[in-house]
Amino acid sequence: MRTQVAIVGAGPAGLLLSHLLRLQGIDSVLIETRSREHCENRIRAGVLEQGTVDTLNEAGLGERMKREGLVHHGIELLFDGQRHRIDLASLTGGRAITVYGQHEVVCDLIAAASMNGQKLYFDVGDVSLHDVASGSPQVHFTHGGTAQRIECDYVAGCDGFHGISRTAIPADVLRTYERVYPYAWLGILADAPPTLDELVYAHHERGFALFSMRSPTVTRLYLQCRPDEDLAQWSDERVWSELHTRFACEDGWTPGEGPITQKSVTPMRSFVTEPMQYGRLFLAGDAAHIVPPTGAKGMNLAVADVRVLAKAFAECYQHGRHDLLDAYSSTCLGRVWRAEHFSYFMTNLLHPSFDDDAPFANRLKMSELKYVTTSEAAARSLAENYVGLPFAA
Ligand code: RFL
Ligand code: PHB
Repeated sequence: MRTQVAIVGAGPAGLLLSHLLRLQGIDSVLIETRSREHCENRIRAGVLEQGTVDTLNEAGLGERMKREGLVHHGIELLFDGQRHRIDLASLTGGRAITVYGQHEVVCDLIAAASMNGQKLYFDVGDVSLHDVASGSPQVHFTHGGTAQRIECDYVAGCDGFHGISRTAIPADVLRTYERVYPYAWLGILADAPPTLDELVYAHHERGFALFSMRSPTVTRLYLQCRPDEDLAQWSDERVWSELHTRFACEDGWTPGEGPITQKSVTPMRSFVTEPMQYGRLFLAGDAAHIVPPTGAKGMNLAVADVRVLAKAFAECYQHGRHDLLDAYSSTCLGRVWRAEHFSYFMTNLLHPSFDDDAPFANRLKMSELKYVTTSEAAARSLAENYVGLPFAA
């Protein structure tokens, strides 16, 4: 088959790219290794920046998000048994975040794709990229046991951290920057109404904990754990007991309990690929960069990349201009590195160290926590990064 842009991966990045291209009259074919059900039920991110919400609304994708998304104007930092509110809205000129699950965004995008006749193949296998440095790249794959080939002008590698697109960039061109953290997150979903209507990031001597939510009846919670943590050691009772300990608060607030419907361990990593472009291959989202989830930036960065890429393709096809495509990598990397730094900062601030340097490092963390909750300048810096920097016009 022949298309203008072949898109590898139907996560938020690939699905949104195909939608934005379609709005510009640009044809694309999207291929995905997993099933539709798997993509629609994969529980991941929950926090959308204002710019992400605006992007989805402008693209006509915001109808359900406007109804069901929970708009938050602040977050709380809990340490030494006290909650401290960071008033995101007043510190950032009225910007806010919206809590709306990534899988809901993915469901909305897949619904829009199928309504608009988007060529989208789930359950594909043996995906490989060919001739991406030439004028006529190809994507090979199998579907239902049949070998398929896409001939295209460009390839968008939106296949996440474990995808194959990044490997099509020659080793002598590709540079990677990486940090793996000595801890992970044990995450649960519980059928329990959230007991607070804002997120709580807790620093406790036993480890970090995060209180979040997915809806008025579902609470999302995370606990810092070891990267090799064995889930079998975590009965529901142990999870709740550890959560109550880490969220212990002088005013008596604590998360509400309910049946746990999902439990998983997420490793923590910072990772950046430079450049994000090679020949006619463009990487977007987790295929190009990973942030630890503490800053809630991963999906937002994927959306930001795709905004830049869709606009660059539109300029190319409508006006024959290639400068935006040529600048794609450097345009995106500015925002990527800001988010990398912020995510690293939030991660270090909120996770106590258990290493040799713990006594000294943990005193510094406590000092920084007091600073960001008492200095307006420090709180504003945190708030500005958390809600996300505005997009260039
Ligand atoms: P995805 O979502 O990983 O999608 C990539 C898709 O590509 C498919 N694929 C392939 N398809 C075809 N051929 C191949 N060879 C393929 N190989 C893979 C995969 O099956 C998949 O469907 O990447 P994308 O689109 O770049 O989106 C990135 C986000 O998913 C990710 O950054 C966020 O989930 C990160 N994240 C968070 N981001 C936020 O913005 N806010 C948050 O609050 C937030 N919290 C989180 C998070 C990630 C977490 N985990 C589980 C890592 C919380 C957690 C716990
Ligand atoms: C979530 O709700 O899954 C969530 C919220 C905030 C984060 C990370 C994850 O920083």
